[in-house]
Amino acid sequence: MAKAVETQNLEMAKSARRVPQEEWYLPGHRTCQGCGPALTYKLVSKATGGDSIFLGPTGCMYVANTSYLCSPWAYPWMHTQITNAGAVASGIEAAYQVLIRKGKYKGKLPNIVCMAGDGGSIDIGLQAMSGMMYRGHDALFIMYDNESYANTGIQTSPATPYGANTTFTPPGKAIPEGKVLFPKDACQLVIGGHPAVHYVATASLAYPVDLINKVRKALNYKGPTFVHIHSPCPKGWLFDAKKTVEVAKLAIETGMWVNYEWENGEYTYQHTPKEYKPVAGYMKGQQRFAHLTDAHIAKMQAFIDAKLKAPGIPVALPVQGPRES
Ligand SMILES: Cc1ncc(C[n+]2csc(CCOP(=O)(O)OP(=O)(O)O)c2C)c(N)n1
Ligand code: SF4
Ligand SMILES: [Mg+2]
Repeated sequence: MAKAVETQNLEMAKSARRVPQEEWYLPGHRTCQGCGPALTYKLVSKATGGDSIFLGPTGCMYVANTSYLCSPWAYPWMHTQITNAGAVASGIEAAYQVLIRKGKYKGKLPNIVCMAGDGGSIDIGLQAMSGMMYRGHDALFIMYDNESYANTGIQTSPATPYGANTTFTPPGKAIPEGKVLFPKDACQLVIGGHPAVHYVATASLAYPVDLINKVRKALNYKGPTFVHIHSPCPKGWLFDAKKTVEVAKLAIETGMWVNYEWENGEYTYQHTPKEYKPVAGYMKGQQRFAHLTDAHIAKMQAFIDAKLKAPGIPVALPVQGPRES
């Protein structure tokens, strides 16, 4: 008779003191000083523990973490193409399901985690991610969001905010604000199109216990799940490397980032400030926005104000789209 496939049940951490001391993402990699995605990786690894398999599509968290015969992961890790983390995760999960059912693998189903950048999730990696979710594979897709194609020199991605100066959106006479488009909404893309997904969350490296528990909760669900993690990048956003956590916190205080969970259709919000600070304070702390005028910043404020009326839920842009002018 086929054996039932047992899955893991990860305990929620009640406080930072209850987070394991053990590390599964070790020092010795070559990410930049103050790298937000590296801190995100460390926290996600603490959340999953060792009985996990990570897939790393091409991006900073593959390239800067690996050199010849050397890697910082203390669990099985595999590089995937930037386009296909979701497909590789699907194959690994399907193989374990068969091995366990046939009694050829004695353990529980490992935590299968894609650790993809914004490009590798909602742009170049979108079709494979969507396929994994559509078919209902028991795997977690994490989008660590540094708001650019960072590894190839900070090019714009669909997660790059309006007004950012990137190597593909340099501000100049013709387009003074640099990037003219507002970002895609990653979580809404997942929620809207994938009925097999029952848990989606946003998290920030500024709130590590919340981040760890969201990753654990996502893994405890059977089936595909998605966690979108705000991960500031000092090199691409041009702020002082010691301010990574400060920048992440300010994003929440200004409404530039909202922490929430979506579970079977219900939204709950975390870390909502009593009163939001103006977005100008967040934007002025990053050189990627240094060229913007007060009118550009007002456009961003209008966008954030509209989004904050129903965080996580898509809103019509309160500003003119680029092709409408
Ligand atoms: C099909 C394909 N196109 C382009 C590239 C070049 N490339 C390598 S890493 C990278 C950036 C990835 O961006 P993201 O997924 O956001 O991760 P990040 O580097 O920001 O961590 C690009 C464009 C590639 N490896 N494969
Ligand atoms: S460019 Fe950004 S994401 Fe890449 S290693 Fe440096 S700080 Fe980290
Ligand atoms: Mg990126």
